[in-house]
Order: sequence, then structure tokens, then C-alpha cells
Amino acid sequence: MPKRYFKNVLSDNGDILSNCSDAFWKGKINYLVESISINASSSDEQILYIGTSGIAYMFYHLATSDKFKNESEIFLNKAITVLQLKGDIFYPKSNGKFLCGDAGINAVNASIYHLIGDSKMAEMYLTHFKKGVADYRLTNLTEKDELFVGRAGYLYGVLWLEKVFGKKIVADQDIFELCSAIVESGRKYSVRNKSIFPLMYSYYGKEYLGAAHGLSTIIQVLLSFPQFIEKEPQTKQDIKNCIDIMKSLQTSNGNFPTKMPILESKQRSEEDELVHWCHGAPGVIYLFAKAYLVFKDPSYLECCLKCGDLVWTKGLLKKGPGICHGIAGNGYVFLLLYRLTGDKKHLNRALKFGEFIFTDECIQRSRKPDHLYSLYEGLAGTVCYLTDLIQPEKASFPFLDV
Ligand code: GSH
Repeated sequence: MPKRYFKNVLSDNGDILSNCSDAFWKGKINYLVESISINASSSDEQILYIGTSGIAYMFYHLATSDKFKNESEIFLNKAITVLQLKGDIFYPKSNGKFLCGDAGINAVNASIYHLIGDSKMAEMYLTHFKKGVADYRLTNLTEKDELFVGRAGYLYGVLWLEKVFGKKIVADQDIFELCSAIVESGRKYSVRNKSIFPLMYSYYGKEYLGAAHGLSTIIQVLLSFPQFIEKEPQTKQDIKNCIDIMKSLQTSNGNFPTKMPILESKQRSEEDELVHWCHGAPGVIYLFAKAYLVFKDPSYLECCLKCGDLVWTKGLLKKGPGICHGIAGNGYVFLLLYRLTGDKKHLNRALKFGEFIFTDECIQRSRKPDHLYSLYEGLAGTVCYLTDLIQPEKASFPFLDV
């Protein structure tokens, strides 16, 4: 029996889609939401990743879903209640950390107040979000570039807010400055450390490749600002080279190494390979999906499809139902592939992963996450996933999708 995942014996046939109705999924969602609502106040944290702000985001996600039109007001009220759990405070100086800091909290708060029509509060939180840019001006530490606490995370926040508000949030000049800082820091690190990638970064001494702290989400966010990458041909070329080198590292089963340098094969144990959103193919796939849309290179789509097959085989993780290193996060891979290809096979896979979360085998033999109700480790992320299962065309991994 594999150590990290449940053996997948689910039916892989897109011709016979799961017959679970919207009502079935809504029942599951409401059941989980009830338990999250009761327990939200027990969280010690406020950050998006494991705190109350992530739970408020889940309510925002539900409130903006067409499938929950009739319950929208109830979910919005719950979102406000949860975001106020840690006090409705305004930071004298808000930091720019997104998944693990103030910028993420400010972004979600702004969006919730915007949705209830309180433009004064929404603008107030946006102002605090914008202050975060200053955080990244003063330093050239490479730890400041990645997703959780660095420039890349802040830029994902900008992209998300622009979608929510339908307008520019941060001045182009600031965006260019952040993107340039990321590129410069990556070039310097790469030269200093003789990296095979023209842009490379380290997080507390580790050259991660995957979504959490790693190169893939950094390159993906740069690709999301075409006005920046089109400005400098050398930058565009460096980004493209990073993507191609990353592609060459995809293993025969479709995964990616977690970090550089790559271990000799005898040191690399199949048993220990990580197939999580945070490390491995389920997170790196978003880079290749974005690269496919930007460069139209079919080999990038093939790379995504290989990620999908790996996740289908090894993705029913025993770590729990969350999105960072859990089944819901891996299920999002299939929702992405469904949107990219329109092939029902992927939608079937996503639905099967969703159903598996509620099986006795999964419930009884999975590890309980440390932050059971949170967005990234726990059930709030699961609820976002289940909601997206019934609106697959609109599905999107929280904040990071292409
Ligand atoms: N504290 C987490 C939880 O309760 O859900 C578990 C920690 C975890 O799984 N961390 C991820 C990981 O890949 C990175 S975010 N850990 C290393 C491993 O699984 O070997």
C-alpha cells in the first residue's frame, strides 16, 4: 500500500460522468460550511493561508457563485462576521505579504466590503493593500520574491483584486518596479550560484521549483503581466528559457523535483516523491498552462496532460482534504485541464476526487490537518473546490489560477 496516497481504483471514464446532482454537492458543502462556521473563532491566526481571512474568502467565494444565488446574502453576512473575528482593525503600516500576511487580509476584506456595497470600507482596505508595495522596495533579499510572503504573492493579489473590482488597483509604474525587482534578483542569484536557470531564487537556502516558495509561481506571475514581459526581449527570453529548462526536468511519470539541485536517481525514492500543489506537478501545472496560453507551444499542453495523469494515479493524498497538500488541491488540476481542453475525462476525474473525500476509507484513514478549517490546509479550501465542481467553467484555484 503506498505511504502517501490511496491507491486510485476510481472509474476513469469521461463518457459516464458522475451522477451526483448539484443538490448532492450543495448538501456536502452546507454540511462542511456549518462545521467551519462553528469553529472559525477557534483559529489563532488571521492570514489567508491558515487563518480566519481564508475562511472569510471561502464565504466570499460561495456568495459570488451563481449556484448559491439564493444564499448569497447569508454567506456575505457570515463573511463579515468571520473577517471581524480578529477585530476590524486598520494597520498603521500594512505589510505586503499576501498568503501569509497583511496584504492578503486587506485584499479579502476590501472585496467583501465591495460586494456588500460599502465602498468607503472597501477603499480603506484597498489603500492599506497598496501600502504593501513599499515593503518590496527597500530590500534585495531573494526571500522577498516568492509566493507566500514575497513580491510574487503581492502581484497575485493585484491580479485578483483587478478582477474583483474591474479596475486598475496598483499603478503600472509600481507593477513594473516589482516585476523588474523579481527579474533582477533572479538574475543576480542565478549568476552568483551558477544556476542552470537564467532566473533563480532561494527561500531560506533552498532553491524550490514548485508552487510554494518556488520558481514556478514566480515565473507564472511574470507571465501574467504581458505589458511587462513584452517590453524587454531579454526578459521574455529568460522567462521562456526558465520554462523550457523546467519542462526538461519533468520526470517520466509527469512529476517535477521539489528543488535544485536534482538528486541522483538512487537517492530519489518513488515513495517519497511529493505530488502536492505546494511541491510537485499539481502546482507546477499552472505555470505550463499559462505558458501554453502565452506561447501557444503544444509541448506545454502535453506537459500539463502528463501532470494530470500523474495526479490521477498518485493524487488521492492521505494528508487530508485541503488545497495545499490535499485531495482538493490535486482535484483542481483536473478542473484546470477541463477548462484548457474541454475534455470531459478531466471533469470526471475532478468529480471522482470530490466524491472520494467523503468515502469512509478517506475519512477514517486520512491525517487531520493542523488547521482543519483553514483555506489552504483544511476544509475551507475543500468547500471552494466542491463549489467549483458544480461551476467548472468558472473554477479557479484560490488566487493563483491562470
Ligand atoms: N502542517 C500541515 C498540515 O497539518 O496540513 C502538514 C505539513 C505539510 O504537509 N507540508 C507540506 C509538505 O510537502 C508543505 S506545505 N511537507 C513535506 C512532506 O510531505 O514530506
